[in-house]
Amino acid sequence: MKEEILKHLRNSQGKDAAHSSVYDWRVALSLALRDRMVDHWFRSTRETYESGAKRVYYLSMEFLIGRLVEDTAANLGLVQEAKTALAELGQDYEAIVLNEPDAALGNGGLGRLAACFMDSLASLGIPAYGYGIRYEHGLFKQDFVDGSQVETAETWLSQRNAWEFARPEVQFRIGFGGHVEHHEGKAHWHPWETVLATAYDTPVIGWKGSWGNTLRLWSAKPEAKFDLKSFNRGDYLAAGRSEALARTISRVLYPDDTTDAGKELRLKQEYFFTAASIMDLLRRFLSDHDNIRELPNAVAIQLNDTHPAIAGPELVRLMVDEHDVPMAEAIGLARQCLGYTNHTLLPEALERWHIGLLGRVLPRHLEIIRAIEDDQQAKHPGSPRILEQDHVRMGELAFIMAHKVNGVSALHTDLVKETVFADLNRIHPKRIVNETNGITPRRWLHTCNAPLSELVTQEIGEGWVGDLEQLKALNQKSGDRTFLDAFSAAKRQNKEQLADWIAQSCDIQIDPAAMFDIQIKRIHEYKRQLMNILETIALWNEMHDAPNAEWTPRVKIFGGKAAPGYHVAKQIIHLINDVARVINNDRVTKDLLKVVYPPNYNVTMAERLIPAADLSEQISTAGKEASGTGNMKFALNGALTIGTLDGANVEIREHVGSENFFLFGLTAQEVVERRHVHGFSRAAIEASPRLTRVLGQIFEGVFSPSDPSRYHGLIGTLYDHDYFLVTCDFDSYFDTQRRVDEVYRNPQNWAAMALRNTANMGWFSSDRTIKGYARDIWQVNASEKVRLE
Ligand code: 26Y
Repeated sequence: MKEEILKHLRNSQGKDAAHSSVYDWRVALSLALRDRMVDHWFRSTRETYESGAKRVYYLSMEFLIGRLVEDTAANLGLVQEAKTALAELGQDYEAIVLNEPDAALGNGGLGRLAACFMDSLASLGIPAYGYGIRYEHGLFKQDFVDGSQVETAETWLSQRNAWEFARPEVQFRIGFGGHVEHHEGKAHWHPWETVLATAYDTPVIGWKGSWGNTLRLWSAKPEAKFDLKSFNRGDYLAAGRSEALARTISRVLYPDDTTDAGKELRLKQEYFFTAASIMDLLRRFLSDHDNIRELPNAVAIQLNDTHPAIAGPELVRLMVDEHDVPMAEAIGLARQCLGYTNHTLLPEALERWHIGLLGRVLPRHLEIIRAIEDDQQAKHPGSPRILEQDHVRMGELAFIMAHKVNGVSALHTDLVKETVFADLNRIHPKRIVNETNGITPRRWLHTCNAPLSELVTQEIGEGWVGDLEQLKALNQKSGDRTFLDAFSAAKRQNKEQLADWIAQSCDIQIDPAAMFDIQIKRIHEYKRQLMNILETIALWNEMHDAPNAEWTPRVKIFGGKAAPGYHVAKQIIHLINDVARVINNDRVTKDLLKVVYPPNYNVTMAERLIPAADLSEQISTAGKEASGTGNMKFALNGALTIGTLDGANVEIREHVGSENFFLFGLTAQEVVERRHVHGFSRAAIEASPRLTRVLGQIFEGVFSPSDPSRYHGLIGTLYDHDYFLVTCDFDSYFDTQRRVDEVYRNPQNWAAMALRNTANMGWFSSDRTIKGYARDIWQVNASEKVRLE
């Protein structure tokens, strides 16, 4: 390993050890690790090719992968070797790990799920490709200026990306616009504009190096050659224009996970990566098959939400226009290949495109969508429409073009059946299935939490990393004082590390003995960070009034970004920062309560925070969080959850036991009913003196003295249009928090409850989720040679 690192330092970075920076060492280490991936990768590709096994194609606009050095080293079993080699070279492994940029090619849950799935697909030996976009700029960097979120561009590619292999020879021409001609029953699309999609491959190696798959990300390049004529005339801008235009397509990740962005560029991004992926998989298929009708036996294509839903029409287009398959048959064949995962019920996040826009950008696809609509109406008269008024509804398109549609938790799947797709579910009663989300135990316990991970391995061996249900054996230890002490000591160690980091990065001193209460996720009204900060103020009031009463010291930690155009979410961020400033400067409560909000939450920060959490906040309005996956990461790492009956919280509670979960709040059903009660929020506020006081303080400017009216709008909304029922759940949330305080005061008992969480979270491994997809949706098998259990 030492030799390999030095070789790359010299031959790949062009440096000698004496003149190398941490960056050089990091790239050299990454390349040395990548070298070790290649054999596994080739072997897997060869085996798939020889066996002719069915391949899975996971199409996703987002892959939120984070850093790769540690995970790669761990999966290859090379952590110790790498550490030793670097130590002998006088280098600090930790510093090198920290030097890697966090690849944030995603917004949140959906993108992180795709990354966990890639790890599980490889660990299970399922031949698979992830397909997405190689964004030049990932999710924006978040700073706070006077408490407000400010966004700047993120630049992960300004450094060498050591993990990828550029594949300039893999190129597809992607067309946009133009017109369609019909001759003798055949359609000819003449695009007005074309760009090239070129591939970059990142190998993904599973646990123990068992198997290697590929994450193939597409980058947009100009089709036209550089305009030398203009350049020589001195018109430098014109010379680069077509190039700039083409590159725009893979330039930035849309930072919005709330609303249908409705932008032409986003539609082009979606078609760009979907078309390139479909062309690529067809090319691979046709290289060893000559009958396109065999396609469903050879490929399973999974659509991660509707963002790649144009895959259906694109596949039909290629079959009809280029392989002479009749339209109805092509639709049926495409359907057998496609699966669609729904991740949201929020009406504003369901994609719809104006027919005018879609017809302008993708004229042939609009014709095909009309053909799909006709086919559906002919077979199922009265079926819900894809084309409605002047819009194309991508959810309906994806549903109709998929042979299986899945929700991401049991509750969410039920709601998908009862609400958005109720009518389609009646027509196709077997199409909707549930695949509850999961998380990879490699990153989310083994790598991110060394103290706990080592303790568990000492106790039950290392098998749990590849078979997380083995954690169940820890249940026997919940009465063992020595083990519980060791379990608590691991948590304590993580909390001390986090306290050091917070002291350094936020200049706030926190006590590792206090309860660490953490809410990290995108900022959204439905996730109710607002309710959390209101409860924080109420607690502070009571602590301040009676500082000598019996309190459980707490540190409230927040993390998360708001979409740049989401005004209310940005106000909530501002409020949390305003409240933090006031509370953290109160001499009276200084040993009782602190509020911390480190800027720029990302995967790396999650890896620091989650292992150090005592309490996990999963407090969304019931019926709104499709699943959640952060909830799983916390519980696995031995935090207790305070949560509503929403998304996967329901199943987490069933697995860890209701006595080890702090439940509060209205149910999904009650939420719907309550909204019909006239003046429900005003009534809830008036019934709660505690909440009335808090809202009054914010309204009067206690937390924003320089701008007392800053939150008038926010508070007004709570009185009159509290759609997410913050006011209705407030009291029950506050009371449950006091129950949490009480339980925390008995450390032995708390540790036993926390252990029950860790021990019973095995089912939430993404390995289990992927086995479900493989069995219910893809009909694929794991490689014969890989068996994790
Ligand atoms: C249409 C576009 C603006 C858009 C872009 C991103 C719409 C939605 C999204 C992202 C959605 C998302 O991340 N959903 C989350 O998916 C997780 C994985 O299934 C769930 O755990 C989580 O509850 C859900 O909010």
